[in-house]
Amino acid sequence: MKRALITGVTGQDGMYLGELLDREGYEVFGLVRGQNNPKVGVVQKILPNAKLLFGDLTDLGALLRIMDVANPDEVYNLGAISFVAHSWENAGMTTDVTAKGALNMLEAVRIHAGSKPESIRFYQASSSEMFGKVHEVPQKESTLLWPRSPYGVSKVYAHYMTINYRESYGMHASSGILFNHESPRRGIEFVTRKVSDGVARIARGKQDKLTMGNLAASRDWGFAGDYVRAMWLMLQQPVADDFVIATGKTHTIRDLLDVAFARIGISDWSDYVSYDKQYERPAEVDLLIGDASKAKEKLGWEPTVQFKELIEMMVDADLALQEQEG
Ligand code: NAP
Ligand code: F7E
Repeated sequence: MKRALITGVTGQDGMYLGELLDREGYEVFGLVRGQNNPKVGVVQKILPNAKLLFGDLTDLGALLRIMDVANPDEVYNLGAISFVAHSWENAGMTTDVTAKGALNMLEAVRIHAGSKPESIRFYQASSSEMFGKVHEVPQKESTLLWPRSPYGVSKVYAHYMTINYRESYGMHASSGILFNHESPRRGIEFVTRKVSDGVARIARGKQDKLTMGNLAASRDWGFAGDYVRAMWLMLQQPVADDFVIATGKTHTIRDLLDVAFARIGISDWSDYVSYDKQYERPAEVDLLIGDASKAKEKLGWEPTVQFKELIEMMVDADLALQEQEG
């Protein structure tokens, strides 16, 4: 039975990946931070077979102890401060967790693997935010990185550290450069879930308006369930490498509002959406669209869920949630 350690198991991707690895017959270990993490109950319900280990990405000693307990064949480093807007106000902490946390995890893997650095396969959760002010359309593995936020800068550090550990120590360390991926498990702070939740509340008469920021930004949105499959496929390859994972289609926040409101029968949403400057960012990433042809060719990976279906799935899930809550 293969053993896998997931950092960020309480996050959106951690839960989908845990389910996939469980189906594939792995013994799953998940890193959980904090002394009384409120998401433990949810994870235990979704991943009843997973063993939860407590520690923090900023604490190398704890990570070394966790590596001893889990003794994994594969490590998926998904833990991060992942909300871009939050990263300007918490640049130091974002650097400690999202950048240096990845270095700590690489070190823990290197030290645990001892004389066989290639024996533990490592996945780093890189991000399309690294492309930032894009220098090429669509963005691929070789596109120049030009991050636009402390989050993006931290992900660039972690990305190059992963490549450096592969080249310096011969580790089987891969980076997935994942474009935005969403699901009903997406955190409420991110725009797709904020909209699906808000639209469901408006439909149920619990909220009058949605207050939004920049509606012109464009994102390449896919389904998280598809994207964790790509992570796993990367670690099944004989040679470690870096891959862009994306749908190849881009939509604006306005398109997102169109689909979400249409799902509840509203075609003109202008009366239901207002603007607040507080949701604008000090520097915006205007356009993201990925070219995942390398992943298609080498991993056989392709997305199965398109934008409209994804947003409708999220609105339906939030409508059901609102129904349950009464
Ligand atoms: P998420 O839902 O925000 O999950 C982040 C996870 O990191 C949570 O489990 C969180 O724990 C954990 N974490 C935060 N600080 C930590 C610390 N100090 N020590 C240990 N764990 C810590 O993010 P996601 O959407 O699943 O994304 C997974 C990874 O992919 C992240 O690294 C993200 O940056 C990256 N990524 C995401 C996307 C996307 O569109 N979703 C795209 C590209 C890359 P708590 O639950 O306790 O907060
Ligand atoms: O913003 C605009 C906002 O917060 C998307 C993370 O998973 O994907 C995610 O980062 C866009 C931005 O995601 C609101 O200005 C307008 O242009 O959903 P988001 P993100 O910043 O793209 C990448 C790939 C990651 O790696 C990250 O971890 O939507 N926007 N109005 C808004 N965004 C939010 N959150 N709230 C608004 O009211």
